[in-house]
Amino acid sequence: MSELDLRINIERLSTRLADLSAIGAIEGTEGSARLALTDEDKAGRDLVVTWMKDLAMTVTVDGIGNVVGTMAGQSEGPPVMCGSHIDTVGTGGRYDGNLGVLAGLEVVETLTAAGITPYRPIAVAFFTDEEGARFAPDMLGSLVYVGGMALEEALDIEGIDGAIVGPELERIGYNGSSPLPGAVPHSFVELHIEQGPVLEVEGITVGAVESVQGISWTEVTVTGQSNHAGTTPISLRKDPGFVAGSCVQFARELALELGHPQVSTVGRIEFHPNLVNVVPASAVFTVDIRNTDETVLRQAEARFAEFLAATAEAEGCTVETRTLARFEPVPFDPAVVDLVESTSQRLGYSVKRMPSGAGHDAQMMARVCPTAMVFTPSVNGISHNPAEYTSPADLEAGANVMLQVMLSLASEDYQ
Ligand code: HGY
Ligand code: MN
Ligand code: MN
Repeated sequence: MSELDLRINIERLSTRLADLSAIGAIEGTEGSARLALTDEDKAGRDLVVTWMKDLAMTVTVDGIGNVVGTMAGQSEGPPVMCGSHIDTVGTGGRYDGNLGVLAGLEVVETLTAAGITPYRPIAVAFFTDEEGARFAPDMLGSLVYVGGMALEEALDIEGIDGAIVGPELERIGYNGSSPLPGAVPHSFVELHIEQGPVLEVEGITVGAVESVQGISWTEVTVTGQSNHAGTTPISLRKDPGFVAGSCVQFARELALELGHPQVSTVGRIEFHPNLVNVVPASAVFTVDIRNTDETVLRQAEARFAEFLAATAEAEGCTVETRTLARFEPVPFDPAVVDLVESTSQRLGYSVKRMPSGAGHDAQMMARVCPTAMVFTPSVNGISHNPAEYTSPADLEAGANVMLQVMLSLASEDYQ
């Protein structure tokens, strides 16, 4: 069979997806909770490493816990790398991140079963803490892999639960020793679910992702004065809860005013002492602001900061802010995006060029090598939710496009 006719085995891929999502399974759903560097993350890592070894891949672990499995090529040069993440948010779905890693293993198994050794080696990576939900920023592992953050700084990061990255990596046995920044691949391809509604609404099978939008995460701490909920007149209050609530409302109004694709989310909010009859002493909340246009993103950040300062001052509260993540929009490599599009068309799949609303490890790999992404549709656009779903036919299409794109990149003719 010619390499051009090779296709993946969707039953094998679906079985691995099910086996991995059984780790940290969320009762009664297809989803999982495997927050970065937890015992569940360790168990997921151990399973994928076992699969890599079963496929006779050489496995390396670096100082931030990124794992790379490599299938030897005919040449010794830099590999064509694919991959994503296997850590999840607390209400994770079966496909977010996992698909890109397990489709990579499926590519290796398909090539091995066909007795094909590509000219270039094939590497499959899973990066540490892509979600950033426990330890900010997101894409932490791939950011360190490409030299965007020093390992020492990353190892000192404190999570939302007070745990520290370095000791947690050691505790789960993934404080590896392979060099950082990581070896630069020939190219990088990430298969990922869209996590939005576009492909499904337009009835399109594959997304040829051209860019990732800019991301701005800020943690805000508002401090006021705890007081009695019954006896304290409104005019005498210094209520950080009121300031936080006003900011939640403003974040939505700002996004609506700036218009699509501007989005804003207050995802985490904590009052102290968080009791029914106490005007809070303090409120801590996060705001996630994103846009494909860096100029508009900066305007949104400035508008939000202005509103926060004015509202806190009027309420007699003080404010501290901490940047958790800040990444500008990232364009992918036009030649690799073209290859994703032309490969999809050659395989007979409908395909659409589009930006990514979510952050991905590919946006970090794009700093060091030609990179692009392949999207598959998300049913009802749902993600970061155990109800996340992509049909086997769409999974198969995306994985076949990734297989064929990687074969093109791995051939001696591709420069
Ligand atoms: O937040 C994101 O976009 C990604 O899921 N880490
Ligand atoms: Mn993801
Ligand atoms: Mn995610």
